[in-house]
Amino acid sequence: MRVQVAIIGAGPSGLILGQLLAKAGIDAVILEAHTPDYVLGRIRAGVLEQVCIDLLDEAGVGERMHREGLPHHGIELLIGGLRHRIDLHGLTGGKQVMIYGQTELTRDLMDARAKAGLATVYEAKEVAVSGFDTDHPRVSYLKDGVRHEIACDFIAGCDGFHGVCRASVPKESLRTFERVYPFGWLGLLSDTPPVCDELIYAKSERGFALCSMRSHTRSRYYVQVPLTEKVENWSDDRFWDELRARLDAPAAAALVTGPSLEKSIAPLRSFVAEPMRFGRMFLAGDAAHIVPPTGAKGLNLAASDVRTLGHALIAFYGGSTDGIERYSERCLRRIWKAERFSWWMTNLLHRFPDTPPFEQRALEAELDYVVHSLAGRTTLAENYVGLPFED
Ligand code: FAS
Ligand code: PHB
Repeated sequence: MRVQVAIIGAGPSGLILGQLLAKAGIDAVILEAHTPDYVLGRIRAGVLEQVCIDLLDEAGVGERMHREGLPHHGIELLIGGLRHRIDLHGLTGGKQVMIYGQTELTRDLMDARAKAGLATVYEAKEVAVSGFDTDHPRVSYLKDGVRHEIACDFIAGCDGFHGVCRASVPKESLRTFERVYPFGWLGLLSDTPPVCDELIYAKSERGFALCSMRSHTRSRYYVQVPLTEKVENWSDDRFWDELRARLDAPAAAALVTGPSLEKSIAPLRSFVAEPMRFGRMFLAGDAAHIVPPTGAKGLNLAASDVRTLGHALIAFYGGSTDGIERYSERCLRRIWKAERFSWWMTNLLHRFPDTPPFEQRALEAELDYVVHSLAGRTTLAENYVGLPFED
């Protein structure tokens, strides 16, 4: 088999890239290790920046998002029992975010790809990438016991944090930066009405909590837990009691509980791999970077990476190599700003078990300054809605 671009991974990065390339008439195949249902079963992001919304429109898959997504103009910070609304819309000259679950976005992308008859190989096992330091990269994989070989012009490593592409780069060619946080987020999805019409980020004596949603009838909640916690030790009732204990009285009274549709613990990490291009292979999305979900940036960074990569590959086939030459530098400028914001929000809103008393007070004072200062609220708002592209 020969294609112009071999995409590894059918998460948001791979699927959005596939759409952009298909619309430009560029021949690509996507290889995915799991089944579509397995990919759709991973409950992850919920907040889309305008850049992501615009990209889905550009990829031709924005129709259901606009119909079912929930535009949000603000978020609430609940600190020590007091609410502080961050007026995203007013502080950013009219910008907003869209609440639309990653699962639904992925479903829309999968449906569009299948409808267009584009090549996606699910349950592709033992994917291997080679020759990306030459002009003739190759990909191989096992499907139903048969090994297949693909010759291509480029490999797009959209295979997430645990994927094969970054792992195939010689160690000496890669530099990584990492911060592992001493806690995780226990998340619960339920068919219950959201406790508030906007997201609530809560910092309480018992730890961080987040009240989010997927629709007017489906809610997504998180509580900070120690890394030693196991999800099997958390009954639904224990989760609801802990969440209620971290909310203020109006939210605790308004909280509608119900059976969990999904419950899982996600570890929190900040991670960046530099560079993101290795000859004819490019890393995009979680394959290149991870952010703690406190800033709602993971999915949005993946989208901005593949926007840059898609435009670079389209330009290459149009005769210009500028985009692929500058891919890594352009992505990393945006990535590091989102990494900083996510790290900053995580430090401000979580209780760290080992923070010395002085630093604890300094962080509390910084959060107090941010919520009571126009400049502080503005910097939070403009980072949360997504910084403008610096092409
Ligand atoms: P993904 O990991 O989504 O997709 C990579 C794909 O590659 C997967 O389908 C995988 O099966 C496949 N793959 C891996 N190795 C392969 C191989 N060797 N061969 C073939 N295929 C292979 N972001 C937010 O903004 N908000 C959140 O609340 C949030 N919560 C999260 C919770 C968890 C538990 C995790 C892990 C992430 C969360 N994220 C969140 C971040 C998440 O949304 C990612 O940013 C987003 O999925 C990135 O998309 P991709 O880069 O496509 O990577
Ligand atoms: C979610 O709805 O899953 C969500 C929303 C905002 C975040 C993280 C997760 O910062």
